[in-house]
This record gives sequence, C-alpha cells and structure tokens, in this order.
Amino acid sequence: MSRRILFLGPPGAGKGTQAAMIASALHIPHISTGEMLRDAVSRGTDLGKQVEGVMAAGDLVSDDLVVAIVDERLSQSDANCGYVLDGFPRNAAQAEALNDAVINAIGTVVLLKADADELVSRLMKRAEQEGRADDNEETIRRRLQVYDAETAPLVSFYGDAVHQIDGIGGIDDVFSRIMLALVAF
Ligand code: B4P
Repeated sequence: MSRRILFLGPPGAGKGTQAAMIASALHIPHISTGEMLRDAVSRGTDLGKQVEGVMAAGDLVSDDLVVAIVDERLSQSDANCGYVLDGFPRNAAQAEALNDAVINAIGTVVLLKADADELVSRLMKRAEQEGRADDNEETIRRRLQVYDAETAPLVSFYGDAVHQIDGIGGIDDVFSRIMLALVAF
C-alpha cells in the first residue's frame, strides 16, 4: 500500500473528514492546506491577512503562497514515511510544483465523488454548525465552479493512480470503501 496518498474531490465530498481518518489509521501525517490557511487566518499572521479575503470569496489562494507552505510542511521529518495530502494540489501548476519538489510525490489518488445537491446540503449544514466564512450558498457555488475549472482536470493528470470512491453514505462506510481501495492497490 502506498503511503503517499492524495485526496481529490469537490468541496463537501468528505476530503477533510476522510483524509484525517486515513492518516490516523496509517499513522502518517494529515496535511490539509485548507486547515493550514484557516489556522493562519485565525492567528492573524501576515499569511492569514493575505489570504483571508480570497478564501472568503471561494477563490484559490495564489500558487506561490500555497506551494511554499506545502514545501515547508513536507520537509518536516514526520513526512518522510508518507502523508495524506488533502486539498493540494488544486490546479496544474501546483501539481507540477509538487512533482518538482518530491520524487514520486504521489502513489495513490483517492477521488471522492458526490452530486452537487449533496455537496451544497452538507456545506450548508456545516455553516449552521461551525460558521466557516466560506460556507454560504454563494461562496459554495463559486467553490464548486473553481473545482470544475481548476481541480477536476487533475484526474487526467494522475491517470491510473486515481481510485474513484463513492462519497455518498455514512462516514464509516465511505472510510471502509477507501481502505479497501488502498489495500487493493
Ligand atoms: P478546504 O479546506 O480544502 O475545503 P473544502 O474543499 O471545502 O473541503 P473540506 O475538506 O473542508 O470539506 P469536506 O469535504 O471534508 O479549502 C478551503 C479553501 O482554502 C479553498 O476554497 C481555498 O480558498 C483555500 N485553499 C485550500 N487549499 C488550497 C490550495 N491548494 N490552493 C489554493 N487555495 C487553497 O466536508 C464537508 C462537510 O461534509 C463536513 O461538514 C463533513 O462533516 C460533511 N461530511 C463529510 N463526509 C460526509 C458523509 N459521508 N455524509 C454526510 N456528511 C459528510
């Protein structure tokens, strides 16, 4: 089983949820660019101030900023034995930067699928529970457009490494589907 795993999928498909569970099960770090960026915003760092408005609008933060934080994170010793990347790369430029930075950066790609109505419904539910700045209907629609335009083409980029997983159903059921796919690969 590869221990360099990448999660792809639209907002609300369950990437963050499942990536954390898989990382914990395999004892490898969960590296989420969304979480790192939200942490910078909540701490009011220079990076946080630069990205706050872009994230709230549902757009992608600039590649330079995101590639720099991922490079720094992957250079830490706990990433030597593998990692689960969640939310990165999000476009072709980031995928190329990752390939340049790490030889055989990705072994397996998990593509989580769910239909648009389910995605919007999950994110609107999270809006009530957590109040994330980018979980409102207008921004959610924008994030889905950005995913289709920028991130979905990465499925062809990664080709045979991609395992498509049905993201509909209970969280534990989806987890089992992913683990089965990882073991079989
Ligand atoms: P992310 O944090 O990556 O947010 P996301 O795509 O919306 O997915 P998330 O992981 O949070 O949600 P999940 O599907 O797990 O990015 C946020 C923003 O940061 C981006 O819009 C962008 O501005 C910026 N950014 C991040 N990375 C970047 C990059 N590389 N380059 C540029 N900008 C970047 O879950 C959603 C909800 O569904 C949760 O409430 C969860 O509990 C629920 N859920 C999960 N599984 C479920 C299931 N099976 N059934 C029912 N509900 C479920």
